[in-house]
Amino acid sequence: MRAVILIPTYNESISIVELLEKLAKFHEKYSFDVLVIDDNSPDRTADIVDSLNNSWVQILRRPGKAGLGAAYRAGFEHVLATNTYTHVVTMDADGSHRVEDLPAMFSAAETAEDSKKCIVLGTRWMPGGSVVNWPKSRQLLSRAGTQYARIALGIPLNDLTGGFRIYSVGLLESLNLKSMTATGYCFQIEMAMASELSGACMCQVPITFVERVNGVSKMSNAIVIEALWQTTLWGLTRRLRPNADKLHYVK
Ligand SMILES: Nc1nc2c(ncn2[C@@H]2O[C@H](COP(=O)(O)OP(=O)(O)OP(=O)(O)O)[C@@H](O)[C@H]2O)c(=O)[nH]1
Ligand SMILES: [Mg+2]
Repeated sequence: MRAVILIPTYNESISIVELLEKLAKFHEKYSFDVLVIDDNSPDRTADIVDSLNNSWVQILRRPGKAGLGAAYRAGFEHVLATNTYTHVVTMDADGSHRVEDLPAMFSAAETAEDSKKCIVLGTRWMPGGSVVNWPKSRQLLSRAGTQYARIALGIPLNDLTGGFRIYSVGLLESLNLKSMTATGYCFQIEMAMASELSGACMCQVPITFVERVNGVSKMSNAIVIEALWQTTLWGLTRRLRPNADKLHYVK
């Protein structure tokens, strides 16, 4: 397994330093690289990461804030062009995704029935999964979002909005990433849907999600509204034009 961890950042100068310190300890055992995808954060996140001089950390600097989906798509494109990795991990910078949960996720990716075409989904809402210090309102939003997407799209997964995942490179290469449009957090739903359409092996691994300590959330009403209408639209397309979405998302 040769993994790269993609970490999108927007004004995460304190959190990203803490996360990279934790990953550095983990790096002694496991071999991976990190790609920080920064949207020209005003708090100079990218310069701060650069000054740490970690040989295994690269930065993809983007001109301005364009949303989580756009940042990840740029990261995927960058990584696939290098032809270096077998797996791509996606992880938030704010400490909500714990480095301690990575071994179980790596192991699920390695032992998946079809390890060349698989997605491992870090899952809060399953036995063994949990959330720490997350406000009740956010928990409700996350559970309701997953429940709605599950019903609208008919995907039997327990956490469709979480962003702590591993994709095999074979799976990413089989998808039309350029056809994806989600800007905000519904990007996670779009990727789960495309993975399912491609016939990928889907493994859920319980994780503990911890509320951020530093920095501020980028969650907004616009992001919630985008997720709601996009999911509704995807659900309708699935019912009215079966297979259209498969042609759209899978090469
Ligand atoms: N490059 C880039 N990163 C982003 C953008 N929006 C959010 N992020 C990053 O995506 C990750 C998740 O964003 P958060 O604001 O923590 O969102 P969240 O985890 O859903 O919400 P909270 O629970 O409120 O923290 C963090 O690492 C952010 O810095 C963006 O527009 N561009
Ligand atoms: Mg967060």
